[in-house]
Amino acid sequence: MHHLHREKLFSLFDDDQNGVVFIQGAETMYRYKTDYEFPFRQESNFWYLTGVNEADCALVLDLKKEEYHLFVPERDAQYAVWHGFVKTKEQYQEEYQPDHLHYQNDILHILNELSPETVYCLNDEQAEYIEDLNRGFNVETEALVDALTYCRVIKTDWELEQMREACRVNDLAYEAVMKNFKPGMYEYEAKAIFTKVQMENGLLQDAYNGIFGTGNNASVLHYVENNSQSKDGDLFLMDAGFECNGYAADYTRTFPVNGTFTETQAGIYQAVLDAQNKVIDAIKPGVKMEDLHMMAARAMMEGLKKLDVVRGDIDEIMEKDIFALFFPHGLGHFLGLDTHDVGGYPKGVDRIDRPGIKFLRARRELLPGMVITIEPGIYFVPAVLEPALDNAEQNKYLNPDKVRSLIGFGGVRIEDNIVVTEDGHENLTSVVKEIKDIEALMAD
Ligand SMILES: [Mn+2]
Repeated sequence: MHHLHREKLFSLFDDDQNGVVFIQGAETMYRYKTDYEFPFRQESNFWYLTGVNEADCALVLDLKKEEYHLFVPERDAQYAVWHGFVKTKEQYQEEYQPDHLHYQNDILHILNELSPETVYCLNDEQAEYIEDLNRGFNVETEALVDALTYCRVIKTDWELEQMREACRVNDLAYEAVMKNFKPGMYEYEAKAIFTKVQMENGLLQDAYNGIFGTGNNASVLHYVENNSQSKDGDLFLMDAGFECNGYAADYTRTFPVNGTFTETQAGIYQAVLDAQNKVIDAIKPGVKMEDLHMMAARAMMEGLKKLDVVRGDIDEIMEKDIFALFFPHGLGHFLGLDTHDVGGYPKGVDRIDRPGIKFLRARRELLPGMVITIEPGIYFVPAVLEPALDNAEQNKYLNPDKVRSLIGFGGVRIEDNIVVTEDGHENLTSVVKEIKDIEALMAD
């Protein structure tokens, strides 16, 4: 399928231009100065164009002839002692089907032969590598990044299939945690249950550092210690996903560790869920992410007003950015080979300089084939709310007693993965999220 990705990239460059693309794949990485190898993960663009899941490779794409040169490492016999075997050139050729196969140390020779007018590179480091090979090469680092971003933002059917599989397994893993987690268990025990299900289903690579936060830890947006003990009465927030063939799933669920929401927990939870459902219903081509963000923020403020956490006119609450005190991050992001996938800000589009929404990772009109996360949340972060309670401009919109009583509550986030389709959307996430469904699942 990766040849389709190369064709897509070729189609973006002029046929008659005498240029080449150069990309160095990922190298083996070690923990500091030891021989401990980190699990190998190919660089996303290299993987997108080649499907080669091995360290120390490189590619050259001849834009004029539309030919693919793959460069592989030349290993010695000692390598086989430690890693099992050394692949022959024929084996590499058979497995990856490049138009031309070479050893890594032939890069200069091949580039000299192609004598391109321009070598398109991903970044300065790789551009410098090419310049060091031959000072005569003219390197460029913007066009390739733009072209690959353009390609990767709209998923092909094959890419969507990988994401559906990552999500299918993620559904199972979430359900296993919710069914088996009990008060008194440690956060890492949730991670262990989760990881077991992923690996049993053949998914070996996590897409990001999972967040498993009980009680107040749920209000720490990138909490990754995952070592606290849960207490009866805690809400538990879990934000994790694995990759299928490089494509990520990224969900969040928040559930009561004892299986039953308290009235307060249910109230806050429902405010987030109503916002999420409302936003997802609105997703279709042509809708803008920043509008969905504000729609979610408003819906959550309406929910908090019903609970008497915030007070006053909703228009004013929105105008004065009170929503950002409770919802300090973006509504969602593109998802794909990277969890925070490329393409969120097209050229010339800047971040909105306003509390909360300035952290939105995607600001553009949605198109069929895009995959996004929708993840509204309400958090009670002492470092945000305590100053707000002392600020006359902000505290008039807050019920101080209620807000104070909720410091320590933690937070609620609910996150689904959504494909934009021609006539609307497809939700890839099917883990339960209605209160009654979570309670029924956990009572099982
Ligand atoms: Mn996410």
